Amino acid sequence: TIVEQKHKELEFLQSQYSIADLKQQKYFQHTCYSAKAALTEKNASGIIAEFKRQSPTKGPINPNANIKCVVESYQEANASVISVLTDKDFFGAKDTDFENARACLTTPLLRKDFLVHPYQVYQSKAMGADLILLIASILTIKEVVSMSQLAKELGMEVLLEIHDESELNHINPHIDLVGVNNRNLKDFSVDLYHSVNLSEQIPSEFIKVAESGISGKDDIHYLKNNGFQAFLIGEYLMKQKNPGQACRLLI
Ligand code: IGP
Repeated sequence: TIVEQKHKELEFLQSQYSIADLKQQKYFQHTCYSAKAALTEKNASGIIAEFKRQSPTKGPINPNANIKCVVESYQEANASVISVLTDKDFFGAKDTDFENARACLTTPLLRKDFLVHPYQVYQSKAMGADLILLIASILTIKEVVSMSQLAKELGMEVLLEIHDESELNHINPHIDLVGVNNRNLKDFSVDLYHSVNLSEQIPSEFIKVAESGISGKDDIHYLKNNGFQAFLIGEYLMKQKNPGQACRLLI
């Protein structure tokens, strides 16, 4: 499974770089851009545009996309936040994707991966992430507390992803954004209506993000009218010839 794979990767990384080593890396002292600020700004588009080469469910989406071209065009299109997958085995990320994105962006950058240990929070900071994803379904309530607290200490923000009501108890005061994944991970169906129901139960101090399966302006309008302030969109943009232009047309 992905989580088992992440534990293996973690073991290897920890044998290569200590936390002290990570603290020496170039971006560790980087002052983070705030996703919260970007998403609540006047005239914010609310779009979190994702760079994703492939996925376990869809297979290849745009495997040879040029990361710099795509993320720069997302930024020019006025995306509020940019998300870059860093998982190699399941999502086909290249080793250099995240650093290439960081080097050309002044937009808040989300590290999209399956974080299972605080070490990866330090690693995310060293990579230049402004914001990390924590997935409730693979973490205990305590792990979410300790990893979100650490992220905040390091100056980053946290997006917590939930799928259903039973995960609402993973929300804690260190979280900034709460994402509802529209995709049911059991059968991979997408149901925006289910997300709207769940969003009503998220306290209003958190920015509410609708994730996955968003494929046009109508979806965004529906979600916006039902309590969501942000929209995480990957495949719909990545499968277009010009992802940046597709992003601009959504705004
Ligand atoms: C984007 P889509 O259907 O627009 O490509 O979805 C994003 O929500 C999806 O990539 C995602 C994801 C995740 C990927 C949501 N949660 C957790 C990896 C890990």
